Amino acid sequence: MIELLQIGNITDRMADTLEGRFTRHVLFEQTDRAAWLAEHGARIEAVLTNGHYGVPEDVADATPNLKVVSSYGVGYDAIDAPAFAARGIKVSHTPDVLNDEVADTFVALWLAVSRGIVSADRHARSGDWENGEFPLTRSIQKRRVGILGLGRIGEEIANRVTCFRGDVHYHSRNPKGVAYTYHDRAEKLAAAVDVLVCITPGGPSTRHLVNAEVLRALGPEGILINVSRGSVVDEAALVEALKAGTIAGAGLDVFQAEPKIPAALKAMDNVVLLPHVGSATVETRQAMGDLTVRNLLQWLEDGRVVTPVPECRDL
Ligand code: A2R
Repeated sequence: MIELLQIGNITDRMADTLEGRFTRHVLFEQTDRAAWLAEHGARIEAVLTNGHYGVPEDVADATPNLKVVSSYGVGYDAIDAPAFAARGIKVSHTPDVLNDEVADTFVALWLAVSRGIVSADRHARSGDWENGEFPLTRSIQKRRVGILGLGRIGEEIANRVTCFRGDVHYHSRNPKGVAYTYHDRAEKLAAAVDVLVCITPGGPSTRHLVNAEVLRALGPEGILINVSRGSVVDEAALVEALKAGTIAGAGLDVFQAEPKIPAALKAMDNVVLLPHVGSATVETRQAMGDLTVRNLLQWLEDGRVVTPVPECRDL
């Protein structure tokens, strides 16, 4: 039977489907990795991982016979896909099945920041309401929303913005042939909108795409929402911009060194923080798990994966 290395946890449903098809080894963080990899690495032909752990360098180096990597999640910036493609290794991820969930998480953060939902809950719960009304907040109707990365998830975000009678603007490296307003630079996009939402992939090409200049362009009434990767936003610049009132508020599902969140962000009332739960519902995680396993089973059957990452499409 093919030997598979699992990095991170999987659900019982995933484990049950893999049972009898692969010999599954689990590499937990506390394992003596070097010793384990030296002993077993050469026999590993498949890796099952997720967007957080990816495939660490020591695992890639110790698995010369690796043929397939199936990752649970759409973002694969923790996997060196070009290097795997060069080795002829097929890498798959789980696009599309989480589009709606992540777009809904954007709406939740947008509403929470604009309408002060978390502070309002505190106001009601603490009894402060007995001493005075909660201040007025800002509507999410008829806003100009800038989507940084109009891909699969970005399109769903645009659909939701339209439901709130909003005006959609976007920036990506190439215009998409859609009716929304294109801006060829992130700063120009930020200057044109009330709300800026990041939904590009992570990795070197998008690192700090949202920097001090972009935040300045967004302006003192502007709101930043990040549902992509922490690396896309210069977190230090964001903290400064929030402190100085350069922008009005932020809704963040992802962070540069998650699960660690800067204390300064935790102390701010105009910020809503989530623990990277963009796709984290029972339904969507099940769909992602099913697709992760399907990629492995398809590979067993005919050597192909169902949803390869773009770098591996031609393998
Ligand atoms: O740049 P383009 O034309 O390839 O458009 C893609 C855009 N994008 C960028 N935009 C500006 N600067 C960049 N350096 C850059 N790199 C990529 O991001 C495209 O419009 C969008 C990504 O769309 P998809 O590949 O369809 O990704 P999906 O499924 O929407 O997921 C986006 C990310 C994941 O990678 C996770 O990190 C997160 O959402 O959950």
